[in-house]
Amino acid sequence: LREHEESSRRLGMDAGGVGRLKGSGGRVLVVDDNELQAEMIARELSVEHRPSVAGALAEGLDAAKGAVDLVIVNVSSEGFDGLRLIAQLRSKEATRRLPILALIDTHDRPRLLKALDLGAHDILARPVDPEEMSARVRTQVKRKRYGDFLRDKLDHNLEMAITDPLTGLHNRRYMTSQLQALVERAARGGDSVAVLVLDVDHFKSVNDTFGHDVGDEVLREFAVRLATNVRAVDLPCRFGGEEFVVVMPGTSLDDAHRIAERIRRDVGAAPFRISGGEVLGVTVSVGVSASLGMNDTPEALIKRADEGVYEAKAQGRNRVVA
Ligand code: GH3
Ligand code: MG
Ligand code: MG
Ligand code: MG
Repeated sequence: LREHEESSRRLGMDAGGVGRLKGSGGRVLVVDDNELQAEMIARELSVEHRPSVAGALAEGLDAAKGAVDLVIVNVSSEGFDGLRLIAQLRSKEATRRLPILALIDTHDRPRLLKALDLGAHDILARPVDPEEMSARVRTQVKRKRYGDFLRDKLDHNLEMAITDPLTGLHNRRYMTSQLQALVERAARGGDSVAVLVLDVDHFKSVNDTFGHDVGDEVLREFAVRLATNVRAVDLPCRFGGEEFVVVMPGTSLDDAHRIAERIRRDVGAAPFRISGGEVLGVTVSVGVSASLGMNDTPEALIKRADEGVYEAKAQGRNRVVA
């Protein structure tokens, strides 16, 4: 047990913040129709890991799609084609990254080579030596955990790179890149794209009256009302400060105008509730533009919508100008 704890501690450190195996262990799936052998392996593994057993190939393939860190497949069984299972595991998106240990008779060289060729990460010689198994399993589980950790981190970083931290909406950079692609498509004769620019009215006085934190709360609630009033295909984003942009693929100027009006009404309809119990009325001015074909650019689209905002402000705010 002491040795087990020692190795778990090492694992936690090696993995650089992945979390320790200790306590949780690896979720190890044993696919083997030899019941006695599978039981023995599972019993050994249960000291450190969380093993489960599948006695048939189909059952094993199914179980591997769930929460599993490692699959041990008997490829020397007369009862089923473990090599085929390895090929299947490696070819399916849901199981492609799962480490595989091929459980094999050492003298069975052709199948040993075939198993490695098909993508088994390591082999486990029969009859199984518990200490050797423990070491090989630990290495593979550690690798899997670290891979998961890196992938989560990458996903998180990619998400952060396109998200406005205050509101959770898309950020300006992401919106600009998406709009660029949509404008190019529209220029080639594809669907029209529309843009809304929305600027919160008299926002400076919210900050001046209630403080910057309340200002931030208003921006977050505004973002919620914005996001809930656009369609799933639309891209609501925070452009900066108290200015927001919605990019609307496949949308005409008229349709965009209607959606802008819906947003404007929803923002003004119910007062914003702030954490201190305060409520305050918020309104928004909106400019609308739509792509004009050939020589249009994202900058020009946004500029035209922005001119709409300017006009809306000049006319007294809380309105939409296309
Ligand atoms: P108008 O109706 O003409 O748009 O008036 P306004 O007060 O909304 O416009 P102005 O551009 O003068 O003021 C915008 C204010 O938004 C000023 C700035 O301090 C505030 N602001 C910008 N970014 C943030 C932010 O992230 N949080 C908070 N709380 N305030 C912000
Ligand atoms: Mg502004
Ligand atoms: Mg302004
Ligand atoms: Mg403003």
